[in-house]
Amino acid sequence: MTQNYDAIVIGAGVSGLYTLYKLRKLGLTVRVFEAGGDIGGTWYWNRYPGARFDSESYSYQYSFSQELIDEWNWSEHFSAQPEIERYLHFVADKFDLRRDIECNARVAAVTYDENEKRWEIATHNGLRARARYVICATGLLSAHQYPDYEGVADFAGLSLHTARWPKDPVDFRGKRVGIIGTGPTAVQIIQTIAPDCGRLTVFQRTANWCTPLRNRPITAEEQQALKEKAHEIFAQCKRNWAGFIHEPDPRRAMDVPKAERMARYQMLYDRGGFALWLGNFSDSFMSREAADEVAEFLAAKIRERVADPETAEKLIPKHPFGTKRCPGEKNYYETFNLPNVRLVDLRETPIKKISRTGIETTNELHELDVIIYATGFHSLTGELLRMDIRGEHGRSLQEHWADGPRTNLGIQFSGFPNLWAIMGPHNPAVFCNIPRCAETNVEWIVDCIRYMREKGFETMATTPEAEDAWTRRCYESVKGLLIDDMRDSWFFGSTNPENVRGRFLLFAGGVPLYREIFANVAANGYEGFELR
Ligand code: NA7
Repeated sequence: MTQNYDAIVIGAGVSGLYTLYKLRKLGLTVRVFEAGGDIGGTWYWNRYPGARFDSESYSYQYSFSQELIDEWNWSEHFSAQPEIERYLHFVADKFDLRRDIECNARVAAVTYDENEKRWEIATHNGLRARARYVICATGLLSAHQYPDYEGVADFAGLSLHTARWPKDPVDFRGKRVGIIGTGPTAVQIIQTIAPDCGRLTVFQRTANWCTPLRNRPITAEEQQALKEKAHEIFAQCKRNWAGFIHEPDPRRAMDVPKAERMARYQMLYDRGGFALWLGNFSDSFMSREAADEVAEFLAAKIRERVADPETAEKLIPKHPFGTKRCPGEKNYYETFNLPNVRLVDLRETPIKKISRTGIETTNELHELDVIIYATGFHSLTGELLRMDIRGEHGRSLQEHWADGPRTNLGIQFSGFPNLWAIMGPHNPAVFCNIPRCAETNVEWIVDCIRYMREKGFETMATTPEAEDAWTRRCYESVKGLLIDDMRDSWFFGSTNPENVRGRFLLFAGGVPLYREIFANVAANGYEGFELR
């Protein structure tokens, strides 16, 4: 039987939960469909050992409820996945959200009925529902991907993807473990499991510029102070280009005397989190000279920390500092000093195939009991394109995006009225500390719906012209940034299908500008959107 609602939300992660909360407040009937066996999204699926925030816990939490801020105590500056999952459960229970959430319900199709101006969704497990509004809160890094090596399915041992980690602990003791990938996920798991493994072989294609996380428990005094200044922290995040607490020095790096620059790098290195990446000088993302100096600073640290000089050189990235997300590490580099850990450089000896017994590189068969794939995601477009979304005239999102994604504000796609996306391509909420911008985004969408209902509009859809303009603006937003020279990252969909790859999938104009743009669009009667 098809159930009718005012709104359907796809995904019960950080954004989906807040969307449900807000839409309910508006008096709408809402149903959330969630693929996972429980709520949590990213924090449900990514339960691998060592998974934790790279945002400071108190900058990641929801800001919408003072009670919530007062009642929840984070135990660490960068809390780990079990605590984050507990937090999201606490939120769901506190606001009685679960009664409107259907778990184990992966949405397969989302189809627009032009006559009725209603969307109908169908899940893989046979549920059907209709609603006037659909909000896709499907996450930016949800569609996990395996490498396309021959033989991935043939391996006779245990194969694990970090984004589909089992709930029961995996025992690595005495096992020969291989891990493919050295992104932020891999760094977290490598440094955590290495001491337990019989042998750990790390298959690295690209080294990353890792910076120390400096995680530590939150003391009782800190706890109180953090609660008192919670809103100050949120405001600080909204002021900063990247949405984190780290505030850059307003000067250009090379205008500052060298000794002072070096002292600042050290101070930020010691502070931890994304401090060195996001809290450096104002031109850190533009000046190659400045980036190279930070790279040199970090390379020296790697050489100091890794005993074997050859391994150290392999762990030193070749790309400019800051052009990819910097994994937060603790003892990552020292891990390679352990006698049971080995680094295999895939640039020197690429993987030929996965065999029944292990990983075969061009010069060696690495026999393994466990292969861990920390190989990332089809970023941003992945989860949306995995559903069969069909708008006006039966046109699919796949067709609409055949030449790469096109969106207005990353929120809507032309020909798909009353369908909004929170974490899709071009959405400025993505190049940000996720909850900070997701909240703004959700509030903006819910305000649209409120506006439509107050003014008697049935549908809202972006115009193709506004869509083209925003898509161009996203491409423009990266010009002049060093990121533009490093296309081998999920920012450019490096592991996505061909038609998405190589295009900038984000808006890099910064959080203050994003907030201003969205506010102006709304203030001008949703300029660029057609209301009928
Ligand atoms: P990432 O950052 O996309 O990293 C994926 C890693 O997997 C990266 O080291 C890739 O190397 C590697 N990879 C991908 N495909 C292959 C193949 N075919 N062979 C060898 N190595 C491969 O994903 P994460 O999960 O680590 O992090 C995603 C985000 O989650 C991160 O930004 C944080 O915000 C949290 P490559 O660099 O492509 O050479």
